[in-house]
Amino acid sequence: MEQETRVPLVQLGRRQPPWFDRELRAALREKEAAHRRMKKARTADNNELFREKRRGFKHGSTVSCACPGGFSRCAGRCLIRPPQELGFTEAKAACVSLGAHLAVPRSAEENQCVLTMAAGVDVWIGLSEHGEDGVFVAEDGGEPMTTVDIPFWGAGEPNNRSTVNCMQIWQNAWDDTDCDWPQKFMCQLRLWNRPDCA
Ligand SMILES: [Ca+2]
Ligand SMILES: [Ca+2]
Repeated sequence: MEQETRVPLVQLGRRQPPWFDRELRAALREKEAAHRRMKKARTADNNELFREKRRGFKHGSTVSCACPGGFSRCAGRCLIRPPQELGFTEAKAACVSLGAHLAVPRSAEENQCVLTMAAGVDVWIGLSEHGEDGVFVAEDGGEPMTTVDIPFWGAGEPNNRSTVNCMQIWQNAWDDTDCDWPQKFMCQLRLWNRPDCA
């Protein structure tokens, strides 16, 4: 049987972020070549095996759970806490430059991942208000979150309401605050979400 090539779920031809380097491209080409070789070797005898392997190629079951470029896997997501301390807008741009976005925890598990990686330090996460108070636009491109739907507020939060518009994690809970405050932030890769990876 052929050696399985462990490469991430990415596609050639699409525009890739900066960490998508030559090595990954080579690994992906090797995966495609392995798929072609496997197709050539298909016979009536190994039909079932062929189908199983094809499922693996298609759905990434042979793919490693590792995240690229210094990101760490948690609850299926790839996260990183860069070393800089920036205002919300600059932090947002810094994540984009990594091919990522400010992290948007959408479950208790994902929130716990951000708390663990923040390690008690205050961080920006990817939620901010634009116009309508109480409606937080999410940097992951998903549905906005509203004040009443958010289960992660700290005691007494949100307390600044109309005067501030950005979300930080402060003392391990969510807090609406002034966007200009320079502090650390959490980035999350848009691609590479792997719910099957811990
Ligand atoms: Ca507000
Ligand atoms: Ca607040």
